[in-house]
Amino acid sequence: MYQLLSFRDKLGLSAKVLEAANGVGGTWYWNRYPGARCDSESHSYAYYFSKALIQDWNWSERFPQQPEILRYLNHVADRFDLRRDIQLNTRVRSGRHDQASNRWHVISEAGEHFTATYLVTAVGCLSSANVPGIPGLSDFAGDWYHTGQWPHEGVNFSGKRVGVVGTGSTGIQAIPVIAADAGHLTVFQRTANYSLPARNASLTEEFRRYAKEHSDDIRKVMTSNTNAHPFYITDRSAFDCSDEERKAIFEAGWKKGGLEFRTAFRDLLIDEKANKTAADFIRGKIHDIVKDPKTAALLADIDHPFAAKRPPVDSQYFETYNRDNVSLVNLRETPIERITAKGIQTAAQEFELEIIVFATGFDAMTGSLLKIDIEGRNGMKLSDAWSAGPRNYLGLQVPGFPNFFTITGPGSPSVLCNMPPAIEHHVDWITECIRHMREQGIARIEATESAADYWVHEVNAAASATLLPRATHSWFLGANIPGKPRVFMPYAGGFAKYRQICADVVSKGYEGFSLSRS
Ligand code: N01
Repeated sequence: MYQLLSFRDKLGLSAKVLEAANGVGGTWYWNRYPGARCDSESHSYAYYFSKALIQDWNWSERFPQQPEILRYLNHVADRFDLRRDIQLNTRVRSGRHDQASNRWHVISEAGEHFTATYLVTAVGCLSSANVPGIPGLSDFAGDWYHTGQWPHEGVNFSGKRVGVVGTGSTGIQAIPVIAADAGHLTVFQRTANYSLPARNASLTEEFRRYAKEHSDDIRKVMTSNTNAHPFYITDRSAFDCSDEERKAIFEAGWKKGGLEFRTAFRDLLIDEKANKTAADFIRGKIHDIVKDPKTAALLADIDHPFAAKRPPVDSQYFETYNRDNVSLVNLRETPIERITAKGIQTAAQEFELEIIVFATGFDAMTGSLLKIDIEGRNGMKLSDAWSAGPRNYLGLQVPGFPNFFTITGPGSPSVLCNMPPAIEHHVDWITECIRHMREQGIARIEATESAADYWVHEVNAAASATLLPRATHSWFLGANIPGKPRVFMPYAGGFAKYRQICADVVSKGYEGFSLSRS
């Protein structure tokens, strides 16, 4: 939506958004599962490009629920009169660059044909639902749902025997809410996960006023730190203080709630021993909260460093296992063998279920892009160019695909950040790039092969300097999708550094891009 507005209002271009859904909102349109809410602070999880917009929207909670965020995005669409250029219910099948005319030809699933000088994808990083290929799903006599394709009318869990597969951010948000309604909830856990308490609360009028009055300062913090959240990571090491002091710092973060817990020490994501101090603290909390020692041990048996996967932020997740109607199954010990007419058959037993919820994540970062048949110069397909994993420059452009831009694509820091600042940065960069092209009479821009080689190296080097690749089953690595190349996809060098690199590229005359007038 911001890219549309920028093309239209800043550059005076005619622009059209093609959207598969029957409404705006993207991830917040699709992910309507119970408990879906933001894990970033609401005053930062918003557009900052318009002061008037900041002033006229009031968030109700620190971590608002999905319906409120969807209302906000609809408000943005109306406020900036975006709907007249958004074509809903239009899934794109293919995009092909025609060299002779230097235009993109885009075809929808319905066969509609569009042409454009520039093609920008804003298909989201976590938008291609991963329904695992467990044998027997079609035999299941009950109802099943994937959290990322949730029915608009909701699901009635009342008194039902429900199974949830998956304990990532989504499962951890959904489980407490489903448990409150279900007759019995069985959670199928393959990988135990850290989770931080949200400590969600209503926002006071005073805080709302503060956030509006200080929006420039808040934006400055978000754009000048590593993760685009409205807080800095402190400069101290976990070993700059005594054990008691460290524990008190973690305790304060736990009490405050939210992702700010990660800011306690600068070395949590780069030093194994420092990381272990946080990991042990959270494991201790799990044992304190969960009354049944066997269940607590299973939940705390976490095999990767803290924050090597994006840490979930929860409301009463671990507490939910103290309910009589909730049980936990260890899939590491007894894997799922198949789905039967009655429920889920593991290596140990058959669990009878009326509803199965797959909170099993997404074919992340490349899934939705590669579902579109994208063809660049000389018939080159994006799926072939990326057969060994995504290869691009700055996460923005792919060699061989002229005038094609990817917002928050692989190779950008987006998913390691608070998303809205990352999105705004990409849109601003693309908009200014196209402004430059039009002012200078440049017809085509394309990342060079050597620039893509350099960037793939940078992305790998940045990840290797952290503990992030140590979560070997993470979607950051594509490891959650069978057969997907194992490549660390986001840029882990930090948002501020990334912004600087992108700005330097521009100041050096779009270094690494080939610009041509013909
Ligand atoms: O998906 P995930 P998600 N059998 O891939 C399990 C963002 N987000 O939807 O780890 C059994 O993280 C899988 O197990 P394992 C956020 O960035 C944000 O939860 O592969 N289990 C794992 O437990 C997040 O990181 C918010 O062993 C199977 C789970 O399913 C990202 O979205 C809210 C399985 C998938 O976890 C993705 O989160 C929600 C199988 N065959 C999400 N296949 C906000 O708050 C998979 N699993 C903004």
